[in-house]
Amino acid sequence: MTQIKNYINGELVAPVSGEYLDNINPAEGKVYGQIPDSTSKDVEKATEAAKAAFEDWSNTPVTKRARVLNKIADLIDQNHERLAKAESEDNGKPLKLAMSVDIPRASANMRFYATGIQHFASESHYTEEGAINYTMRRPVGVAGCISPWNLPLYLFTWKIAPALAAGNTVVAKPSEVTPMTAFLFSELCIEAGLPSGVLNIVHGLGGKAGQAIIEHKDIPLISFTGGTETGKRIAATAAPMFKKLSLELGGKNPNIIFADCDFDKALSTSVISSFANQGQICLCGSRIFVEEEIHDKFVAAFVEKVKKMQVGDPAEESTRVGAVVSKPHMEKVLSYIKLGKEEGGEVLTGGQQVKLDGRCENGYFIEPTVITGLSHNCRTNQEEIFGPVVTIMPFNEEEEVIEYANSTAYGLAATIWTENLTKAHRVAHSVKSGIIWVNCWLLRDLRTPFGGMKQSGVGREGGWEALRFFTETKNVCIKL
Ligand code: TXE
Repeated sequence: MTQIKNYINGELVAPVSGEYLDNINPAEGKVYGQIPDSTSKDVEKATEAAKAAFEDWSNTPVTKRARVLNKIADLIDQNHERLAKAESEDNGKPLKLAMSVDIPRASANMRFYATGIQHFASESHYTEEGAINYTMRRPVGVAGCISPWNLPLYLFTWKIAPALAAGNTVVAKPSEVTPMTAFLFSELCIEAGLPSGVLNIVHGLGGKAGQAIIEHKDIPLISFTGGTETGKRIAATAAPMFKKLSLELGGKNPNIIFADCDFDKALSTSVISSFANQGQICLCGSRIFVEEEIHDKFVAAFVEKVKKMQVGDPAEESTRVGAVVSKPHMEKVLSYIKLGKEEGGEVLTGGQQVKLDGRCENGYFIEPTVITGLSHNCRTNQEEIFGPVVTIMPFNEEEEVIEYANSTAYGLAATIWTENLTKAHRVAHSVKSGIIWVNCWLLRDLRTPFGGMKQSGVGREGGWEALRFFTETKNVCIKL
């Protein structure tokens, strides 16, 4: 039974209350560890440590800040397999996915901002009336970083890397559902010599430890990734405090497949964009729209591939679909499959919980599921399911599919498959999403602005966007 600790002021410490929460391994459906049930008292300790460390860290030369961030990245790489195993065990995702995506991206995040900060510059403006302006972009103070359970270390480092690189200190709270790799990360920070108090990790419940971070008067900016409903609650708390907010929320992403697409590429990539990470990626294409002319051919070929996807023990090489992250989440996803049928949908494949044997007999597994026959505006096609479930619908006209694509409250990502470049540009400009992929999916350049519109969030992460978020801007005008 691994009992993890908070990371406060450079030390691994128990929660003030001495209280812990169970941590469950979703593939086995059983408790395998405990995490601190932190309260506002732990957040207060962490914030005091972060405040005390801010003066030195914010005045540390960027090359020195970069060196320690790169050292942490090196340690992530040296602990690649250990971290991937921990991630797979904590989240239920296939080990192969954690090895190839989650952990490499965590060290890439650290390196990207360790180098990026050394090239981060600001502007100067000469005014004809004889003045010179220069723009200051300085660290803000203590940044609150709250991350979700779907890509735990990947999204945790995606926030704290720019926050630290920019010279802020951090109070972070990973999801209580998947705390393990953030804990292992804190051990690596100690090993790397990150100065005490620069990063503080407080484990615990969102409504308790998380809320205490949002409410804390000495944490002037919040970077959050999670559900839209939680994002609303966080905004309601933070807005009256005039906190700077970055909200990366849910999505219900359209995957638009025109008849003039590269059929084999659209098919094989759509299987991945539908079910990667058990469909628990905010960028997954959960609503597939296929032009009438190739609709039946696509559905048949897609279902045939999905039926072959191995649902199994995340530790096994052959597994393509692992466990979903928790029992409540499994029940939520199964309830949406039931809703899909009630709304008139036909389940072409999947739809059931998978009962495995052996160590995973009590795990939370769901078959990859394909539902057709639904209208674009039913609840199943409007609400984020965030599991291995997609719907497929036909369309005839471009205007029609753009209306369908834009018909939800979300606007995070979209994928378009066509070999007609003019059409690709036209449709990309019409779809209301912050991130558009054409003839690819999840092809990521970390310099690009990342985030959504409508109820998918506020602000952007990535590249200079993140460094501008994590700095305060001031213009100084000097009369010549
Ligand atoms: O996320 P929550 P959950 C979507 C997905 C999922 C839904 C809910 O649809 O089913 O969100 O997932 C912390 N103050 N996404 O419940 O609740 C919480 O402890 C401060 C999409 O896991 O949003 C955790 O650390 N913090 C998303 C983090 O917020 C609070 C990825 C996310 O938890 C808090 C994950 C509060 N009041 C879920 N309440 C994406 N965009 O990738 C909770 N938290």
